[in-house]
Amino acid sequence: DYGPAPESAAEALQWIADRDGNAGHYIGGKWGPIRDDFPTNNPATGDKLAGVTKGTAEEIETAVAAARKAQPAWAKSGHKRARVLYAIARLMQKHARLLAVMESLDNGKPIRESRDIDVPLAIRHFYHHAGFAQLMDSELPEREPLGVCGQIIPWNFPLLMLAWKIAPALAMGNTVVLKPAEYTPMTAMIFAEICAQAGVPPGVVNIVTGDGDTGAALVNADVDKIAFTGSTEVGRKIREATAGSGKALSLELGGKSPYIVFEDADIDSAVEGLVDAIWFNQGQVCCAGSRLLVQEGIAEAFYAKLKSRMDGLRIGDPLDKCIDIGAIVDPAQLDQISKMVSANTEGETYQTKAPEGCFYPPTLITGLSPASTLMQEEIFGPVLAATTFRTPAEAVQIANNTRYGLAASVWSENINLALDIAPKLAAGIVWINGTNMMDAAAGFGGVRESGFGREGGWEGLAGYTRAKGTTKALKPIAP
Ligand code: TXE
Repeated sequence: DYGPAPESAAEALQWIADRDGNAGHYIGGKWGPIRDDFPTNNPATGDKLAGVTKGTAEEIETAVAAARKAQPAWAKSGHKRARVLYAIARLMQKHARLLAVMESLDNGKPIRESRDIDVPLAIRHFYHHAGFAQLMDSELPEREPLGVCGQIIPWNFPLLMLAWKIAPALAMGNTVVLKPAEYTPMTAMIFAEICAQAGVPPGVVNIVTGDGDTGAALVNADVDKIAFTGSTEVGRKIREATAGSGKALSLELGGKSPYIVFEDADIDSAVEGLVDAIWFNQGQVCCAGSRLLVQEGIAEAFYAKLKSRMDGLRIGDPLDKCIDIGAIVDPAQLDQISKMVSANTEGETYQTKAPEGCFYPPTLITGLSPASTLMQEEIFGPVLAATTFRTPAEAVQIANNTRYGLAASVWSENINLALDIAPKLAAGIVWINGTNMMDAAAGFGGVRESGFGREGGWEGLAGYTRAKGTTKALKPIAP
């Protein structure tokens, strides 16, 4: 029993108060402008956490110019970049507690998750990519950085998404302008201070806060790449806006990932896996296992076990260390979840209880037809849509019957069956007898309308470089 207790909020609130209560830009190694254009709230209480600056197109231009100016020097030495990235990782470790509490205050996620998953994994991304930074000079002489990268991230994993974007970009010699999501800019503010302390040269990391308009301005600015994680709709707009511009693009978008349980699966593990797949981070996870496909023969027994496990999930104050499920990020998101569930007329709904406020109870809806809205559309909440199948072929057919293709989980004690199914699934990542298994060394990303490009692993690094072939003739060709 270690880590932040509820009273730790005081430390984070003091951190904000010491900075005049507002979050804003970090451009060219300096703070500002910082204004109170709109609030970011603590969703668990509804209290205002800080005022947020809405970045203008001019402010984006200033940040991009700072990044452009800093880039050639930053690209020169992989050894220097490694030293700086290691320093960032160590300072994040030093401030891990503040980062975790701030993340839970701003996003509403349980402190157990921000403390044990978001923050450690974000740090791991910096350690991992620091190693590659120093290898770039010697091992990758035929690759060069892209230049200035515009990065736009969502609110579900604010610090972790920042790390996924910034660590590889910096390692490969790029400079960045990152726009955090409007609901959750706070850990990016702490990160900017960490950059200053770690010796990141001015202009190498620029943070510009704001909303969708600020994001659109960044997409249209003079950047060499846009890396985006967020909704499929905005992803489509960005694809259109960058078409023909010569800007590189990676999109990590929505999902409706299948969680397939065969009748020979280890049932207890498969039930426990679902807690992680759909109730982790209140289900606000792009690769959430939000579609349960159970083989018919075990369906009733499986649902019974699942319901009793749901009854044991504790929902409430995100800063309470015993809590499994925290607050939904914002009342607008809560409204979207409730509306989608209330509009459904199919199947049987099982729901546990949630406290008053911005909370939504763990929900299971069984007996849905594969074509129903809840089986097709991303809900982005703690709602599991379930159906049954008879044969492996039918499981594959139902699993692939969406416009998405991010992740998939397959549960069976027959490894031959699991390995036969995996390549047939339209998904960027397939987990066997597990879920949400992620690491900085493994590429993550989707197919179909879940986007393209990979983050993490070799492909993630490659996505922040371009190949450069330089060929020198041994002797001049005689005329
Ligand atoms: O996402 P947006 P929102 C899904 C989820 C959620 C819905 C809406 O279903 O309910 O999307 O969430 C910036 N040009 N996901 O509104 O709008 C925006 O400021 C450039 C799934 O938060 O996509 C933010 O920084 N940028 C997803 C970021 O894009 C723009 C995670 C993401 O916001 C922009 C989040 C524009 N025109 C939501 N408009 C996942 N699958 O991981 C907005 N932004």
